[in-house]
Amino acid sequence: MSKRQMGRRLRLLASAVIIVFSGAANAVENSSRYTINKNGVQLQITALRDDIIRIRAGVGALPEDASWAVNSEIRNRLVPLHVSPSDSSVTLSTDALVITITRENLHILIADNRGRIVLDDAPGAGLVFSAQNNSDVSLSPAAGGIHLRKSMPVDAHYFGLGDKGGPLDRLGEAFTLWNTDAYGFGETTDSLYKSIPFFLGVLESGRSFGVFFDNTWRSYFDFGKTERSILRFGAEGGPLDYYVMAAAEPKQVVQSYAYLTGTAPFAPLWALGFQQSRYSYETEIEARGIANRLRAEHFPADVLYLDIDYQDRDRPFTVSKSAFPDLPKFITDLAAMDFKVVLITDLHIANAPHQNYQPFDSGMAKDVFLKRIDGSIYSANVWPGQSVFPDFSRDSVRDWWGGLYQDFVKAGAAGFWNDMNEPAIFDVRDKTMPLDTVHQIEGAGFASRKASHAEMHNVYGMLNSRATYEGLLRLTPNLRPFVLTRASYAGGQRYAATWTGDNVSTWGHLRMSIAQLNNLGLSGFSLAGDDIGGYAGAGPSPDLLTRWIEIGAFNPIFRDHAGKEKPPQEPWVGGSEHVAIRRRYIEERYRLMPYLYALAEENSRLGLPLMRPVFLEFPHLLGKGGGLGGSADQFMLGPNLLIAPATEGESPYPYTIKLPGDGWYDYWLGKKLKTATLVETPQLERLPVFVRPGAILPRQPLVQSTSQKPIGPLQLAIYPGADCSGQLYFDDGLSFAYKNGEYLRQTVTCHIGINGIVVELSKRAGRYKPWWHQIDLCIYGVAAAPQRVLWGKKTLDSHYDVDQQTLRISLPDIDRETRVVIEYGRDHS
Ligand code: MIG
Repeated sequence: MSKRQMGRRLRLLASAVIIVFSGAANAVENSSRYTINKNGVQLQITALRDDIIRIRAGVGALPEDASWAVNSEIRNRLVPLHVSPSDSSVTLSTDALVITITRENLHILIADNRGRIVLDDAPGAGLVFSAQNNSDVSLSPAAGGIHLRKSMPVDAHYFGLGDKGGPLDRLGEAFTLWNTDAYGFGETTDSLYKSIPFFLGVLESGRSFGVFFDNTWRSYFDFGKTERSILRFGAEGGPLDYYVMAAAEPKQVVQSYAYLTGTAPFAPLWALGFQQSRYSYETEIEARGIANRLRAEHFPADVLYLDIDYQDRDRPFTVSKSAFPDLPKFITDLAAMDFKVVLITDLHIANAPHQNYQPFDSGMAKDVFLKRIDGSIYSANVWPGQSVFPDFSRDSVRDWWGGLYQDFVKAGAAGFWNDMNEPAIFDVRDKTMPLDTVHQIEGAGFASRKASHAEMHNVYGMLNSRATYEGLLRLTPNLRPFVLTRASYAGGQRYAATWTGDNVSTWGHLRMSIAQLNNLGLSGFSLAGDDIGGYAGAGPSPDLLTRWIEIGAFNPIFRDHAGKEKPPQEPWVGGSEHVAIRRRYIEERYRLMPYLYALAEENSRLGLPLMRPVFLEFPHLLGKGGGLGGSADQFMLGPNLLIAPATEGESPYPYTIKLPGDGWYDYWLGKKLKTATLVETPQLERLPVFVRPGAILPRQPLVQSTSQKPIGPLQLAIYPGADCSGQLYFDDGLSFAYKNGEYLRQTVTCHIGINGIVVELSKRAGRYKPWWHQIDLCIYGVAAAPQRVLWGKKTLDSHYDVDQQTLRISLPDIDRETRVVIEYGRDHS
């Protein structure tokens, strides 16, 4: 499209002034795609499943049916709508939902099949297209674009939108989605690095709904901030295309969103290990020193990151010969120490003609770089100086980008880090490129067309990480890629893990990270972490770093990272007491690795987050006491562990912890708690962690890296309670062989009967041969020694500890269904 054509297109949109709904209805009925026209607005409803409705509308015609987030196979798999028209309205229903559209103003009411409202437009028309001027970047809703208004139920709470700051619950807040390099952001900084236009609404009954507004333009969500009880969302341009999901519980909505936008690929096991980074380990000698010290001081660790200073003049895909004279040898030597190396590869390519800089030369030859509206290549200042920017909206450009990784992959680099991909630009007020920079969409299910940066900005980082991920898959088809991205869009979880960007070394940031990671997990991005210890600011105090490592040990991604001017922030900094505590927490994460790994596997399959707010497991507690199921700063790792740091991290004063019910266990002490409400006096060496009654946690002997085979038994920590069970999942941790049966999946259950306790190990699925030859059962909260323990016809030894109230039993590993019966006789109580 020429500039003139583009201009015409914009004027066309601009002519779509505020619609006043009146006049005759003009309905076209169809059982799977229901379309209705009113005053030039065309509205279409489809149902992707009984519980997922898609709503699209446009002026004159429907918008292009295309998406970066939801693939066409999902968009086109429809269930029929049952249409029953009346004079004033039309009702469309699936087995689960009933949608009523008022003909007069296209007001949309979605209810469930029992008549309970799921989502209702605010009184009158819920949808407004207003005058549009795409060169106007003012965000005032009056400026143009699409605006929706919905009624807010009195008891709804709102979550999602990725890692937006502020409290966990979005109620009463408003946000702008515009990917922004937000160095040193604070609680109220908006916008941040990612744009994930999805939110989850949860009523106090637990009944839940989700809205995914699939629009990459600058958008906003306002949860009753501007207008009391009115939920507003919209965008300054682009399609009106959104999905409404309904469910009895929030977990189902999270899974519906995963159905739409996909799940994260199964990360390699090492990505769950401790990761050490800083900006920058500047030389090979320094980086080796860090790796050596982690090993010498026995901090288990898996990953060392190289930040931009390993490169020649900050040019992506180069190596500074003076700083890293032999990168492949460095990587090989680190591999021999069981370390993986992750390299940063920013997307700004140095604008360096005639210098034998291959990424620039090959990119120019293939015409991959973004252009200004006048057709010249857009160049701007970033780390390498003047730089040019690949147009990731073209399939062929993403292919080209993926190929740039060849040498680094050959050298053995295990993973890649895509930073600065908002994209961040130096020296300009807006911190990014001009909105009329021209992208050329080609492939990926879109019509080939030019698109402005205003349209592509929020999806640019996601497409960058997609190019990286897909490139790695082509280069090493049997290795599970690991990509870490800073910017992304809805669905970006299919390509990369993420972190929350340049946080600050303060207690407030440590606290904020919990809500950020919880909301990211509810927004599809569960493989997420924050910079442990904080990125910006002065160095963390030893206490703060210690607490941060303790909490980070229970986060999905666990990476210590710090900015350039900061003092050292590795776990050994600051006094032997601190060092010992930190080591213990990192070790604990490694012992729990089988639990964590099974959660990552579940996340890749179902989209359930590893780290989750308490209400996701216990929705009926939502709103009780204002703590969203507990105290506001609690979080869960999987369904079984509840982590309860102090709200005021540095406060020495006791604080109250409310557990979701009775019968929970103290994780560290293994003791069953007598009450659900506890008062904790903060102690630096103790991060309160609790275990759900009924949990079975798989644990392993300590290793210094996930590359090491654990030596010793698999441990099953059993916490008797209702629905007592646990999941085992193992595989080689690296490859896709699991897809061909090279895995081990097994369920362990525990029943308490009148005669005693029965522990059952199900038949194993998969062919993966585990590392253990023995299984140790450790049963907590046991009131007395058993009479005997039977395994088939054999009697097993058991060790009962009266003080600890624990019972330990060992059995040889066995590759079939088996059960252990712990007998107490009839008088056992
Ligand atoms: O302009 O690569 O968020 O983690 O260390 C700063 C240097 C660029 C920002 C990232 C940070 C990284 C830093 N980068």
